[in-house]
Amino acid sequence: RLQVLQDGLVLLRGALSLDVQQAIIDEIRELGLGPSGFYTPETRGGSMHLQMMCLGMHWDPLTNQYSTVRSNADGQPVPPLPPALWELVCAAAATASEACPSIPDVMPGVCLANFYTHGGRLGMHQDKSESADSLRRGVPVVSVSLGDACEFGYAAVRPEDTDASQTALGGAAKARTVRLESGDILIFGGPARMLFHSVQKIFPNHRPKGLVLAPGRLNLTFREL
Ligand code: MD3
Ligand code: FE
Repeated sequence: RLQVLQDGLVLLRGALSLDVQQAIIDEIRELGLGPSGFYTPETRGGSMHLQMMCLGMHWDPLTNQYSTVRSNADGQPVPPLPPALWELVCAAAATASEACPSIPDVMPGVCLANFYTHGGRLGMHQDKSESADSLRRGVPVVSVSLGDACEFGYAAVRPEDTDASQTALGGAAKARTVRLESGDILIFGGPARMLFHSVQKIFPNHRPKGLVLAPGRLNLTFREL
């Protein structure tokens, strides 16, 4: 169930049992209930089409920086990242780097939880708010998909900038899509770390039977700053 999509980009399909998926959802729900939970982030371009909650450190899309308080939400301290979650992430990254030696080890200190309702989406972007050293070494970002499936897009260059001269840049100059289902883990490390990526659409009610989660998709991305 391990697929190498390109060097540094590994998909672990069906990596999590239904019980583990539900346990993660319940843990996130517990942290996200109450006053210090999910919020809709504002960017300079307007509101994002998702709800977010950060664990470990807070990511602020207005400054593109990490902080110890929820600077663009309620100013409260950021909840800690539960150790059981980062252990699971280290294990997934180790499995991926066996298949792709270009992926270094990761000690994730931060998790961004994104919740997409059925109209939710995320435009093409790169993640480069982490430390210059982490980006240079290609320390992986690890994504865990839960709930409804989505169409995920990725490309080596911003698709509107694509031209023939750039096709040498990493094998995915043309945008590609892959469907991500509940329980899938995706690892982006080594040369895949700076890929552009997007969430194009959510497939309503495409989820494992018995999973308890509000209608929509919950994605967790784990990062080392
Ligand atoms: C590729 N989240 O939080 S996860 C994000 O499904 C983000 O919520 C999406 O993009 C989501 O920034 C996509 C997959 C992902 C996350 C981070 C990456 C892919 C990545 C960083 C570098 C390259
Ligand atoms: Fe991203």
